Amino acid sequence: MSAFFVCKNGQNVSWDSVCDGRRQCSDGSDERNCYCQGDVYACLQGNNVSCRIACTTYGRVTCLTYRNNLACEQYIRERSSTFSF
Ligand SMILES: [Ca+2]
Repeated sequence: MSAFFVCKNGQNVSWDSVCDGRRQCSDGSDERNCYCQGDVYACLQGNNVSCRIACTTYGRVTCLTYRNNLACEQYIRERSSTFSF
């Protein structure tokens, strides 16, 4: 497993850069795939995390090499918006 995240353009950035809401890769690939699809967040290493459990228990998705707060912010925002209709 790489110590760095490799951007689509070949640039290396730290895993802390992934899904932190700012672009460290000049092509923005460190901010891609940062959101839950329904209840599931697919980590970049291939394991899947349940957003419902991760977000309600920890407030963030924890993957093998990085943490993702953005996924939970969006997940919780989407859940709460369903009550406003
Ligand atoms: Ca970033």
